[in-house]
Order: sequence, then C-alpha cells, then structure tokens
Amino acid sequence: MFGRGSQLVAKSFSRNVAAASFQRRLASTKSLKETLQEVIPAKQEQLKKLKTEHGQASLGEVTVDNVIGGMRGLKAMLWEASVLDPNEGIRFHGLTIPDCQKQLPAAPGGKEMLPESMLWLLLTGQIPSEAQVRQLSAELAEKGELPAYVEKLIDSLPPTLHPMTQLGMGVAALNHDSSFQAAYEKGIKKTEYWTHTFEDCINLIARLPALSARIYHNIYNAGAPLPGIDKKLDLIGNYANMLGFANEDLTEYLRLYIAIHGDHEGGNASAHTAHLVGSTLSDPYLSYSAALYALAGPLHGLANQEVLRWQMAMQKEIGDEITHEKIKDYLWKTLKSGQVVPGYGHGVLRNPDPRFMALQEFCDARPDLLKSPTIQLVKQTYEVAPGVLKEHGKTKNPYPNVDATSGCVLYHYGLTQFKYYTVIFGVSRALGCLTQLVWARALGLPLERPKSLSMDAIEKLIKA
Ligand code: CMX
Repeated sequence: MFGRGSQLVAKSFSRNVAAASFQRRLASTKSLKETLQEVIPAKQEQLKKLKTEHGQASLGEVTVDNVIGGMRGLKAMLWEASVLDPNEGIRFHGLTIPDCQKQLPAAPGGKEMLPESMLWLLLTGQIPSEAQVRQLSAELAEKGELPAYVEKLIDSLPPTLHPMTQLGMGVAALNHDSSFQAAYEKGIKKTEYWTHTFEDCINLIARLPALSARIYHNIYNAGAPLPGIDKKLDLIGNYANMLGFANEDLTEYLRLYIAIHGDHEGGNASAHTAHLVGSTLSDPYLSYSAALYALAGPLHGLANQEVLRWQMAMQKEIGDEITHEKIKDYLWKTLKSGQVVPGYGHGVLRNPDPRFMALQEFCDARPDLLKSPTIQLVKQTYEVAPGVLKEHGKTKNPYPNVDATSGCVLYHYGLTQFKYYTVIFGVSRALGCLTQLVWARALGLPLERPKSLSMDAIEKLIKA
C-alpha cells in the first residue's frame, strides 16, 4: 500500500515540517538570503554606473606575453569577494586572514572561524552575528542529506577511481534537483536568476560534506559505520564526524583550512572555470563540477597531495638524521630532474602565502603538532627551500604556498590518505566559486567569450 513514491512524499513532508519549525524558531534573525537581497541593489547600481560612465576606459594594455603566458596579470574578470595582492596575500572584502580570525564567529566552544561565517562574508561583504551563523549552520545541516540516487551512484564507483573524479561526478549528478535549471525551463525573468542560483549554491554547500565523506568512507573505510548528519553540528563539525574523526583539534583545523582556502580571487583555474561554465547559464552543480576538475590538476589543487608524496620520498631517502644540508641536496635533486618543488611558487604571490602562515601558527600553538616529524620537516624545508629556489633562478616566487603545509597537518591527525586531500580543498573552494555564481547572476554578467589569436595573426598585428 505504501510504495516508494508515498515514502518519498512522507520523507519530504517531514523535512518540510522540520524546515518550517526551524524557520519559525529563528524568524527574528535576518537570514543570509535576506541580507544578500539588501546588498544586491547597490552593487547593481555600481555596475550600471561603471558601464555607462567608464565603459571605454582602459585598465592597461594587452601584451604578447599576456596572450602566450596563460593570461598572467591580465585584468579581465569581475570578481567581488576577494583581492590577491602579490606581496600581502589575500583579502576578503578588504579583510586579511588575521582580521577574519578576529572577527568571524567560531563554533560554540571553538576558536577558529567557521566556513559558514566566511561564506556570509564572501556573499554579503558583512560580518555575521553569532546568531546568524548558528542559523546558517542549522539550515545547512537541515539540507545536508544526499538524495538516494547520488548515494547509489557513488557506491557503484570503483574504490580505485580517484576521489576527485568521484567528487566531480557526484556534484554534477546533484543537478537533477537544480532549482535554477527547473526555473529556467519554466521561463523565469533574468532578475530572478540569482535567487534560484542561490538556492542551488546553498544546497550544494550543504551536501558537500555528506558527498565527500561518503567517497572517503567507500575508498578507505568500507564496512565501518557512516554517521548521518547531526542537526546540532556546524558544517565542518558534521564533515569531521562523517569522516570518522572525532578529534576536536582536527575539526578546528578543518574549519580554519576550509575557511581561509575558500576564495583566492577569480583568475585561478578552479574559480575561473566555475565562472566560465556558469556564464553559459549552466547551473551551479555543473559549473562547480567543472571547477573541481580544474582543481584536480597537480599545478593547482592536487599540489597538497603531491607535497606529502614528495616529502615522504625525501624523508625515506635522507633518513631520521634530517639536516639543512640533506634537505638542500634533495631539493636540488628534484629541480635537476626537471620537477617542480610542490608547495612552492605561485601564479600571483611573491611572498610567503598568509594562508601558509596561518596554518603554521595553528601548529605553533599545539605542542603535539610541534613534535610531529612531518610538521618539523615542513618547517625545516621552509628554512632552506626559498634559498635554493632563488639560486635555481626560475620561479618568480621562491616561497611556500598554502599547500606546503595543509596536507601535512591532516596526516599528523591520522587522515593519512593523501589522494583524498584535494577533496577537502574542493569542499572549501565551493565557498568562493559559488558566491561568484550568485553574484554573476545578480549582476547579469554575460557569457564569457575572449578573443583568441593565431601566431600569424599576432605577428600581423605587431607589424601593423
Ligand atoms: N619548483 C620548481 N620550479 C618552479 C616552481 C617550483 N615550485 N614554481 C615555478 N617554477 C618554474 C616554472 O615551472 C617555470 O618554469 P619554466 O619557465 O621552465 O616553465 C618558471 O619557474 C616560472 O614560473 P612562475 O612564473 O614563477 O610560476 P607560474 O605562475 O608559471 O606557476 C605554479 C605557478 C604554482 C604552477 C608553480 O609555482 C608551481 O608549479 N608550483 C608547484 C606546484 C604547487 O605548489 N601548486 C600549488 C599552487 C597553489 C594553488 O593552487 O593555490
């Protein structure tokens, strides 16, 4: 009598009832969507003014180096939430990482800013109150369960398939329930695009922990119980729990890492991919899935996996008696074999990455991390590598980026499967990429379509 259809209706009814009572409970706190709705008109006005008053103003010339050099330094994208200064590093709506650490709300009893707080800042440019962040955490927990067909899809994949491939597939498959896609098919007005994009983005962020934890569980922990979502926990409290790590220090580390790694301007490969795909009005699931496959490259997000692999090979070769001299020799061996030193260098930064510094400070405050041989090796490598890279003379930035340490801390806490590390980066980068998709729709940004040129055409232009 009660078939699968009626069970689904019952499940969705009870979810709706729970959601409604949760809305009533917190009705006095302005929600993220309401706050965003208030800030959008001023930005729309600013864009309109820029277009009408300064549409033809020049922001600099385009050189041949820009065109053949991966568009380095070319000012060609609009990106609202963060700006990357080569020397100072990232600022989110003008705030540095230490500013955010001071101002953004943490979990109850915790110290590190919550990724929910960072999401609020990225989307609205405002610092949320503690009550607003708690409300957002509760909303994300409420929406965090995976649909059964996605669980089935992920469970059907071979455990030998790279976790990032699985993550991209799961995220793409979530577009089955895309609010934007359904609304677009019905023929909504352009001015309504952003609200449906926003719904999709929040649903996707909410579901990323369950999806990512399921991938981890299937590959590395099959047979162990996979906890469900605890409605009282924040996004990353739930993620750590579902990964099977109850360690509060690791949870705090994940909160910090995921918050500060969430956005890094618009031109990096994953962010740019999300923006490009989103500009075709692909829904946020498809856009972010594409971004994840850019993140999966070793010059970008896969570097955190590569750092650990490289560091372990070094440790194996030089043994327990680690000296600066031995690290130096190993660095030269890597460089002379034509490989890059993972975790060092950056497309924009020209100083040590403040994200690296923030994670180092996290380590410095914890005696167990300070004693860890893996973390000690990160520090010792940092003492030697910039000198070697300067002498080598190729990289424009001989300093560490965030990936020089991010995976090593996870390793210390027992999350030792480093092929999985980029998935955690993927949970994080959603904050920035999805924020921009919402803003791109709110501002009505067009399809991205730069002009390409052949070498013959470039030569002709130069002669002319
Ligand atoms: N080790 C050795 N050589 C390096 C190097 C490194 N860590 N970083 C750059 N170089 C080399 C480049 O390969 C390039 O060599 P060629 O001229 O032979 O091609 C030369 O130095 C100039 O490169 P650059 O202009 O300084 O750097 P790019 O903007 O081209 O590349 C990056 C930036 C990150 C891809 C590069 O520094 C690198 O490969 N680093 C190691 C991988 C890594 O840590 N990636 C994570 C980046 C962080 C993130 O994704 O956010």
